[in-house]
Amino acid sequence: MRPENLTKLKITVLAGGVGGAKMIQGIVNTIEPSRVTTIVNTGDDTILHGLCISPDLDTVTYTLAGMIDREKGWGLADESWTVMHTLEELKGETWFRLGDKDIALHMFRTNMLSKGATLSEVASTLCAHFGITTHVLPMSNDPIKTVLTLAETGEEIGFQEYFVHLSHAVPVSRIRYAGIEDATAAPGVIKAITSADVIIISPSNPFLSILPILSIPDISILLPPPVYQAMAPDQHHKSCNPADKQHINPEIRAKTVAVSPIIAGKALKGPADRLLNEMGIKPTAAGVASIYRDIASVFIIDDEDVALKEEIEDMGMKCLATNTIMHDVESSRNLAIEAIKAAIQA
Ligand code: FO1
Repeated sequence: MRPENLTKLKITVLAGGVGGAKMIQGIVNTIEPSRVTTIVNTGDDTILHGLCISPDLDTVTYTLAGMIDREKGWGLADESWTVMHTLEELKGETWFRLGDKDIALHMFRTNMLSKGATLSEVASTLCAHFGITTHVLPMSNDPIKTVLTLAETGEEIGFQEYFVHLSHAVPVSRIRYAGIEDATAAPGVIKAITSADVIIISPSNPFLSILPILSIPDISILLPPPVYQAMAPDQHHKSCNPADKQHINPEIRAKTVAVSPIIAGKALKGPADRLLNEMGIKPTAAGVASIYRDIASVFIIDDEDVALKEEIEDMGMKCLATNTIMHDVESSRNLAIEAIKAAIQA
C-alpha cells in the first residue's frame, strides 16, 4: 500500500515515554491524526510539591503539540526555571526538574483532579487546548504505581525515585504495579484495542511502559502480559498460563506489531537493557521478542540486529529489520509506515 492509502486506517499505539512519543509523532505524520489513539502508561505518575504529575502523558502531549524539549525527551522546549532556582535557594527538593510552564500544567491538572475530574478528562482538556486531534488516553483512571525492589537491600522504591533520583543506576530484583489488580482500563481503551486496524507496541521500555498497560486485568484479556522468571507472583495474570496458550487472542495478535527498544543489546535511552537482564531475560532484541511473542505477530528490529531475524521468526513472529532510530520526524514517519504495512501484510 502506498503511504497515501494508509491515512484512513485506525491505529492504536501503546506508549510510554520518549520512545513512544517519537513513534506516535511518526504515525500522526502518516495517518490522519484523528484516526490515531494512543494508550499511555501512567505507572510513572507521581505527586511532588503537592502537584499531580503524569510524565508519560505529558511527554506524548508535548510531543504532539510540537513543544517537547527534544534534547531531554521530556518537559517543554524554551522553558524558564525561576521556581526551581528559587527552591534551590530555599534548600528545597529540586532533584525532579520542573520548568515554570510545566509547573503551571501540573497545577492545572491537580486542580481539575481535586474537583473530581478523571485523568482522561484532564488529558482530553489538554489535547483540546493544544489543538491535538489524536486521542491521548491514559491506560487507566485508577491509581497504578510502578514500584521497584532494589536488589541490594530488598527495599521497594517508587518509579521517579528509581528513574531520576537514583538515575536508574541501581540493580533491581522485582518490578510490580501497585493497584493494578483493582484497576480498569480508562474509557475508550478497550474499544481502541478491539476496533483498531493496526496496534503498534512502541519501542518504549517493556517493563516500565508497556507491561503496566498489558497488566490491567481487562486489557490482559485482549493483550496478555508475559509470565517471566522474576515476575512478582501476584502479578501473574490468571489467564496467562504459557503452557496452554489459551490466553492468546488470535485476531488481536494478527494486527499487532511491536518495535524493539533494544538495538545491538543496548537501549537508546534509559535502563531497558539492564532491566531485561535483571528480570532474567536476554538483553537483546530477541529477548524483547520473547516478551511480546503471544501478543504481536510482527516484530521490528534494527538493521544492526538482522542476525537475530531467524531466532525471532522461530518464535512464531514475522520479523522485519529496518532503521529503527528515530532521530527526526522523517525517520519516525518511515518507521511508522514500515510498521503499519508489516502489520497489514501479516
Ligand atoms: N527525567 C529526568 O531524568 N530528570 C528529571 O528531572 C525529570 C523531570 C521531569 C519533569 C516532568 C516530566 O513530565 C518528566 C520528567 N522527567 C525527568 C522524565 C520522567 O522521569 C519520565 O518518567 C521518564 O521520561 C520515563 O518515562
